[in-house]
Amino acid sequence: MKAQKIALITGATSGIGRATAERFASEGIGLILCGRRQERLDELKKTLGEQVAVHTLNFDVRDKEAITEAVHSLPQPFAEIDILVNNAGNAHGLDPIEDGSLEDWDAMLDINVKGLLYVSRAVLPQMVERKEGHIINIGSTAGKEVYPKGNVYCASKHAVDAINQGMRIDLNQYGIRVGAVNPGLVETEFSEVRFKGDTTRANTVYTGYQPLNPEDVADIIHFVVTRPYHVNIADLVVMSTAQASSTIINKEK
Ligand code: NDP
Ligand code: 8X3
Repeated sequence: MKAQKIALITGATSGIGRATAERFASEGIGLILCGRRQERLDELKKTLGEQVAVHTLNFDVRDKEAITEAVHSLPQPFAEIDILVNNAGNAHGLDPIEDGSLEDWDAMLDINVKGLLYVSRAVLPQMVERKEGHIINIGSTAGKEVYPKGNVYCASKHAVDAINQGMRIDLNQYGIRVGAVNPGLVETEFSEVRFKGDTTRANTVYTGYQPLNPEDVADIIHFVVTRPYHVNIADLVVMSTAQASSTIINKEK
């Protein structure tokens, strides 16, 4: 028997993924941390490795061969993954559909949708074999509604919503828990990525009100994974108190 549960978190180098890694480590959950920025992975391994077993994997979620190879070559005690947090993703651009960048569209659909599928496909066989496991898909309020210029990002998160439901149906027979956590606005590097490094524009997204912080979402993810096994939080939406919908935010005047 393994001494501790093992969680694989994609997009662990920043924001929600990193906060979840930190929270899981503090609760004794062993970690497989994934991302592309090696120096951040190294730093996390060093700091969180003082609390729990940590293994890092550097791959782009668009690279299905790299994912398969990395997941299939995990050493003990990481080879049996109890919890998969499908978190890696971003928005790229905020443009009306007629002006949208094809590269941005490819990035969002390839990373947020296909990347989530590739990682899940690599991890699932051992969960199916053991008839045990828990998958948390990080969706968004953008997967529940559509906002101006959100077009393709919203489409990618609506796809995550559908995949979450489809996974839960297909994996039901194996006793694998599947659920989504769908946050509203969370202050992370998300808007910096969306606006391609324009930090001034990115900061305006989070000013004039108190947005969620990544630790708020990590706290919820930890709650989700610590319910008794017969309890599956299937679909959860969380917004800051100041946010009522994608476009209604109670900002200071
Ligand atoms: P961050 O930009 O802070 O983090 C994104 C993470 O995804 C990074 O760790 C990044 O790692 C990883 N990532 C991005 N692209 C790739 C790729 N091609 N291959 C592998 N890893 C990748 O954003 P958030 O923490 O906010 O976003 C995390 C998730 O939460 C996303 O799915 C996002 O859509 C969702 N979300 C965010 C909200 C928000 O308001 N911030 C609200 C609702 C949902 P690296 O660059 O090292 O590869
Ligand atoms: C991130 C939240 O509103 O920027 O998914 O799309 S939003």
